[in-house]
Amino acid sequence: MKKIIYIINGPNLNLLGEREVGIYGDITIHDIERECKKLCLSLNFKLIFLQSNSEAQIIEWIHQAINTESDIIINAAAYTHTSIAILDALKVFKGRVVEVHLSNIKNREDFRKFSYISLRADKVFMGKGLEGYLSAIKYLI
Ligand code: CA2
Repeated sequence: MKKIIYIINGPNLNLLGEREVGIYGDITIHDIERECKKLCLSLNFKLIFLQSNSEAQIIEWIHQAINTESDIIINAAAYTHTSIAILDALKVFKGRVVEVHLSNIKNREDFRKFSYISLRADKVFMGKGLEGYLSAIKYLI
């Protein structure tokens, strides 16, 4: 059976490429989706690429993934630093979890340095922009 990868993106990542170019570069969420899809196709993975500004929606998607043979790559954006609810959902999920950040959250404001997602993640990629997403997919091979 084809392995499924969920890539779940959190709030404001839909604005990439429009603002905060100095921090996140000029890449858009559509560019990230396109490049991830290309890589997954070449590796024969099925990719489900998602973005939401809603914490509840992100939790629903994790619940959906629980009942499938899948792994999750997640950039929870600002929820990374606040959401015990997303952490709890990920703890129920039995597949692998890879945390991704475009920027290096350890080199930014103090409030971004702590990640709830890291308490569950099997691997973290940060500070490498789009490359971090591609590294996360390759990690799951
Ligand atoms: O570096 C990352 O990938 C982050 O997850 C991005 C989040 C931030 O809250 C995390 O601390 C680190 C923010 C994503 C929102 O990006 C924007 C893009 C354009 C305009 C405004 C926000």
